[in-house]
Amino acid sequence: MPSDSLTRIRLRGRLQAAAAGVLAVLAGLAAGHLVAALTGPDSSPALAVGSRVIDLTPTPVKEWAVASLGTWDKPLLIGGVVAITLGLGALVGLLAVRRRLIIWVGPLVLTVIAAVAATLGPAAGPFAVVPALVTGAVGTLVLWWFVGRATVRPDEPGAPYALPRRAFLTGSAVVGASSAVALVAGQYLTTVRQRPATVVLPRPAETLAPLPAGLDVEGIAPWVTPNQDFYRVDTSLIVPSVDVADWRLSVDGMVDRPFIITWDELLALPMIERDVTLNCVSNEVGGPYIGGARWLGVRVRDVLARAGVQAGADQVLSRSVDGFTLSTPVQALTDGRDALIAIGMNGRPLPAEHGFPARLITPGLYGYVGATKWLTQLTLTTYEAKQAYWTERGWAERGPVKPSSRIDTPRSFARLQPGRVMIAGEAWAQNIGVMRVQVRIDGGPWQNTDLGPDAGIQYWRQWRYAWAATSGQHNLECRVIDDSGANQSEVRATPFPDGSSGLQSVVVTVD
Ligand SMILES: Nc1nc2c(c(=O)[nH]1)N[C@H]1C(S)=C(S)[C@@H](COP(=O)(O)O)O[C@H]1N2
Ligand SMILES: [Mo]
Repeated sequence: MPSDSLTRIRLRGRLQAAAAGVLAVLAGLAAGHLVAALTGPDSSPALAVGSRVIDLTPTPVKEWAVASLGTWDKPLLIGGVVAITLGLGALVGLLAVRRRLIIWVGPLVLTVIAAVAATLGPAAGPFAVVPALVTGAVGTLVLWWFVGRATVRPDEPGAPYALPRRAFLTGSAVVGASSAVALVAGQYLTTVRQRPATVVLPRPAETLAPLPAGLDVEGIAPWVTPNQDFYRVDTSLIVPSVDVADWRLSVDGMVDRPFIITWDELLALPMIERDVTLNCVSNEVGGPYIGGARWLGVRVRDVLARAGVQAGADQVLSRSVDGFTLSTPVQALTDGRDALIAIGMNGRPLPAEHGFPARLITPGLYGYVGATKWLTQLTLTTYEAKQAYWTERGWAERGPVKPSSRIDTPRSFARLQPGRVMIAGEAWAQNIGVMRVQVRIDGGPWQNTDLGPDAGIQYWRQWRYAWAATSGQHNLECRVIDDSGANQSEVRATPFPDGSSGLQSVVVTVD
């Protein structure tokens, strides 16, 4: 055989091997994803590995990801995990040409990683490893078909060998197409299983009057945030899907009468409505991770009273069905602020993304210490005995919301016409109340703004100010003055560890 064609066969063999490795990973992940749709979506290998990466990521990196990538952080993470695995697949394929053992060892190593990741999942059941095993088996099979057979040449051991082009292309097409089908089917099944069952909300024992319309200013955020626009922050790569028939709420720990209630028992308790603004501690001054909604739910105080909180308990460690934990001061859950086990949001059952079927809402505390989604357990304990997910990662143990304010319009770097310009936004001082909101232009005197309607001290307040804009570049700032008379802090602080502070400043150019 002429040596240049030997070289060509060798090269083709290598390319085929690398491609086979990629196909093996693709087919394996797709098969695992399909099986995971049945055994539990978070055991899908790429998602399980991604979730463990989230758990292990140092806090500053996580904070950076939330701040700079927003809700893209999760798709990018999953994409990254898949891309790296595909790369490893190509490597395994190449190595397998030289050492046949790699056909078995390569997929085995990846399978073990995926299986461990799935088992460590907080909600992992006995079948959590099944998708990883299926992934490994399918991957090995594909690799063996392309490379295992190709490296065997009984007539001339050791000679370079590649599959005939037609066999390779047919094989790739079959594997590629079946992977696509498995992936789409898996994704479809997962979404179908995640759709919250239609539940009918009970009538509240106490109804609130409908809120008046908010301020009508172009560019201001709606006063009541529509559910589909409400910000979402959580550690779940897959939105937990909960069947209310299986759902239970356990109240236990340092209580006299621990109990477990079902969904129907929860619905039978007296429900109230409250207008509450929810803030994420990761929100920068002026940032988007805040929203206001009317929540329907049961007072946590009533539920805790039924269990009988023992003296000495100062923390409620709440747990989500996905294993996430969050700690809230007993005091904030039992004082007059009416913390809720909420089941309704703006007149609808909670959307899956926002905690269906039940979540905590603690007015005046950042979400990470008061707003457990997919709630399933309240354990009375002490701060000394137990730490929650974010406190273990260095965030402040208690997280009262810092009074703050935001300019929605005009936007930074807007170009405006001289004359009357409406400056408008929101302000909040939860648990205290908003007394005044002021703006200042170019560091001048603080001027009072007009406030929008009032929905109580736990809800944000809109404001607006008619500014006579003159040509040039201008710096607009706002601040809230709370009902205790305190001004919004001008001290700049990053979100970590207990929430951002400082003044938002918007620079605009007037022609
Ligand atoms: N189960 C669970 N609940 C959670 C979280 C989470 O990661 N998992 N994140 C908390 C944080 S940090 C915030 S700010 C709020 C956000 O609630 P939302 O997504 O409905 O806006 O949920 C809280 N509840
Ligand atoms: Mo948050």
